[in-house]
Amino acid sequence: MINIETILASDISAELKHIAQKVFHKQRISPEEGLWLFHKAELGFLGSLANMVRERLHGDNTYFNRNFHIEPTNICIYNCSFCSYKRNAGQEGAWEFSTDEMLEMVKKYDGQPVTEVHIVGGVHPKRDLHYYGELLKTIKTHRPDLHIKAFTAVELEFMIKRAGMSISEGLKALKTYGLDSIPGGGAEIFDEQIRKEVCGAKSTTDIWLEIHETAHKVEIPSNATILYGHIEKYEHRIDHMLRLRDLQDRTGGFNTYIPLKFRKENNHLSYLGEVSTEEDLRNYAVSRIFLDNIPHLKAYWPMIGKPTTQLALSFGVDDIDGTIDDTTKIYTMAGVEDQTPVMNTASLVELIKGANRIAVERDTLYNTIKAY
Ligand code: V47
Ligand code: SF4
Repeated sequence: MINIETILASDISAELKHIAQKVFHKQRISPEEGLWLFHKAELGFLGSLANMVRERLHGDNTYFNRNFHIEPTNICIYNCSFCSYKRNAGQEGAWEFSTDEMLEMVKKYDGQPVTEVHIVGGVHPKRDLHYYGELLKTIKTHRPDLHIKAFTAVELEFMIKRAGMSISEGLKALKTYGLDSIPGGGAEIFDEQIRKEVCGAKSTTDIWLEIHETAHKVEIPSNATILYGHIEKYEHRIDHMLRLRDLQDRTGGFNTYIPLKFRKENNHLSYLGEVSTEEDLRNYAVSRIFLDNIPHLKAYWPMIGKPTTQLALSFGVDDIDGTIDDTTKIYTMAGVEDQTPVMNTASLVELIKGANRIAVERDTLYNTIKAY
């Protein structure tokens, strides 16, 4: 691991040395310093610094879980310009599963040691909180031990409003139905101007943050994402993380930060292309250093691909998500290389060991199930 002597002896700029000393002494870096790292830090050194933070928190442990997704529908009232997945009702390629069909998807895993189902989809105009609540109850009744991580803040805003409830009432009701935690989606980019340009109609930044803050208050933990590599600038990524860091100081309810790289196929922003792998690694490293109060940093392998996932483990990342079992379409429809996202436990362990780390199977809340 990098130490203070290496920092002081390194042939790096005075600015970088100053920031590195702060990180070494566990002092929080400022937004200006975060921005400086994005713009100017030498990637190798930046990686070592992020790796120091990662190893201080988790050693070599690299977490994964056994999970699968259910995407109830891709019919959505919104039209986010980066989305390759949304369809209108009746349009070719649209789907909406019934509760029975979704229960069958859960039953497929009977007798298998999966620990989490991740449920997210489009914002369907006709499905409300009680419809989704009954779905959670049906799944819990069939398999009480399965952790249900469900619904982005965008889906939650719509269903809670339709039920005529306050955010707190809606979240408590969903918790009673069986909701265990909330995934990080729908955050996109918090800067109001950029958000307006890429997904103007959907939940505002303030609503996204309020839903997660309220969830933490009613003891529903959650994750947070960012969508990067489109029209945003580094300033906007720092602003995004600053808002999360402030919220986390108040509640401590975020488990994991998941940077999501914009993937370009089949959407209205295709003309932008995609950022480089170097940019992905820089983004992971700055995120690890800046977000000193969110314990985990996830490289979501179906989105970033297996080779970059391995590299990311040296740039601050300690979690790679799970087995997935080809149950999500969000990224395959956006053109990722791996069109059938499946990794069994042995492949996940091999991927992690191939990067000289220790593979640890976890549950959603990071309790260790087994170290390999
Ligand atoms: O909010 C949609 C993103 C998110 C594209 O909490 C795109 O553990 C890139 O939030 N290119 C949903 N990204 C997925 C998500 C998630 C994924 C894995 C784990 C967790 C977790 C959460 O997918 C959306 C949006 O930001 N997205 N289209 C695209 N073309
Ligand atoms: Fe709908 Fe989500 Fe796609 Fe936006 S990203 S159009 S909210 S499915």
